[in-house]
Amino acid sequence: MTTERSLVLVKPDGFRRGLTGEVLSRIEAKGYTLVALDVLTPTREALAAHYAEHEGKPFYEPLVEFMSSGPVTAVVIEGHDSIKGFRSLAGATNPTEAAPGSIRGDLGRDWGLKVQENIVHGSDSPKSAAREIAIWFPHLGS
Ligand code: DAT
Ligand code: MG
Repeated sequence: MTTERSLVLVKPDGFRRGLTGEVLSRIEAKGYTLVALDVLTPTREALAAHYAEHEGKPFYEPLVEFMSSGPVTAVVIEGHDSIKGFRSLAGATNPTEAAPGSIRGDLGRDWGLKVQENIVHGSDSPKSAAREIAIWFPHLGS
């Protein structure tokens, strides 16, 4: 068995709606381990690093604005294939299209805003996970 780590964020909409515990509960119920957890309001600098791949896209500024609008819970989870596994738990980016049973499908909706508020972030590859964990938890070696 190999262990793999992923960076999960419960976004400000999830925090405001009191869904942090629900998200953590689904991660634990799936069988992944919590390695690190922090509640913080992200700086624009951290978000610019985190979302560098989206710079210049129409939703980029609204995304950074939204993500810095209040507390998030940053979590490192661990388990075999946990990157893909959490993406599956999270569901599709657009909460209207996310399958029922997924976090975004069960708990999210489209609010008609410039950016989709979809409750969670999850790393999309081992390379992204290592990069993102270094941003949110600099003391954790990957
Ligand atoms: P994901 O979070 O599913 O990995 P992503 O990395 O492509 O999706 O985009 C980051 C976030 O930006 C996403 O969670 C919600 C928002 N977003 C992405 N595409 C969007 C779009 N076309 N319109 C509005 N918001 C979008
Ligand atoms: Mg992404």
